[in-house]
Amino acid sequence: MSTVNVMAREVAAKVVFYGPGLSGKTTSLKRIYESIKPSLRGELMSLPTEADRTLFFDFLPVRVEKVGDYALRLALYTVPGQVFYNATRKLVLQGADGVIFVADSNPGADDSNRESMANLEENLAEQGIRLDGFPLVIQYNKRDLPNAAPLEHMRASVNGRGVPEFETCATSGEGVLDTMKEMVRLVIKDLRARKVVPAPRAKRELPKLDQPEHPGLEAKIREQLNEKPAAPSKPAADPMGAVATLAPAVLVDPARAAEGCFARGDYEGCVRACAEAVQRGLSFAGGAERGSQAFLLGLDGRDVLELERRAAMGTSRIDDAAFALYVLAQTFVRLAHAGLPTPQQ
Ligand SMILES: Nc1nc2c(ncn2[C@@H]2O[C@H](COP(=O)(O)OP(=O)(O)OP(=O)(O)O)[C@@H](O)[C@H]2O)c(=O)[nH]1
Ligand SMILES: [Mg+2]
Repeated sequence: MSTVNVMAREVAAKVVFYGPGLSGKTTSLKRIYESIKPSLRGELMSLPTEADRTLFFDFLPVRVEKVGDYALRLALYTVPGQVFYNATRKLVLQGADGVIFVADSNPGADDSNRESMANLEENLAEQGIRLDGFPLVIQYNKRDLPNAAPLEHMRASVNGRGVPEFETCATSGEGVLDTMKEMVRLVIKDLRARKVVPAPRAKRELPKLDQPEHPGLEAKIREQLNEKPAAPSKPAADPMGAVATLAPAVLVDPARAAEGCFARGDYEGCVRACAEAVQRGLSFAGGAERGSQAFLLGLDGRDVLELERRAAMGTSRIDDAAFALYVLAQTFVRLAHAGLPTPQQ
């Protein structure tokens, strides 16, 4: 699931490499890792078995420098292709913004290619996502095999929808980055269509945050930047409400309190209130420690830790408070996605 940090003008999206066992998903991710500047990527995290089969998933965070006004952060995952790992595939697929389907050109893999595509469709449907219109790109991998299945045959097997397709050889890297670029293009297009990423802003204009439901926010940001408010800001009679509207019922009040602090300019109080509300939110993901709670919810654990650090330090900066509200909003979105808290909680 994509997340947007308006203050940092950054959007994070999740892309999943899907496909049958041994089709070349992990190898493709390794090639991407090798071809990206170290400053723009994190470490490749891989959990293989002794036989090099993906056990849980591989993960690679990547920063795509600029997409219009926004920096795009991508989290790239591979699923384990082996049929019996479907529970893991479902978990990894949760909240995906796009899928690269890696089909195997080995003629013997025909059935498993089809089954894996059907499995993708089924697992997405469980999340309420229809594959039609979803950002999907196909890699016909292992095109270097002397007996590779004819392209037409591959297309008939897995690309009935006519989505963008690329012939690749993951071992040499051929075509892998082209596939990735097309995926990024589709994800951005989709994020724009869903209005997750606003259209590029006009020159020097600040994000339009001063909607009726958050009176005063834009004015406050302008103030902090020593710019004149666009219009005299109304006294904030009510908390802004934008984050509170995302909150599960039990956390509406803490969210309103955090937003109220922000509206009053009590940034330190806002950061503290957000950190407490995030902790309460995370506790719905089970009794484990915070890192694994964040992981289970699909939250960026680094953001949670950073919030706690800023709360512990005490801060009076507006951008710390905005960051805190951002992390709180993310927590609410992830909780809603996971169906937490359940009505009994
Ligand atoms: N000839 C050839 N072999 C490839 C290619 N891509 C991957 N392989 C080989 O296929 C085998 C499986 O590759 P992986 O990348 O581990 O496959 P995977 O899709 O991650 O497999 P699972 O994790 O089990 O789902 C390895 O031996 C790779 O070297 C390719 O383009 N051509
Ligand atoms: Mg693998």
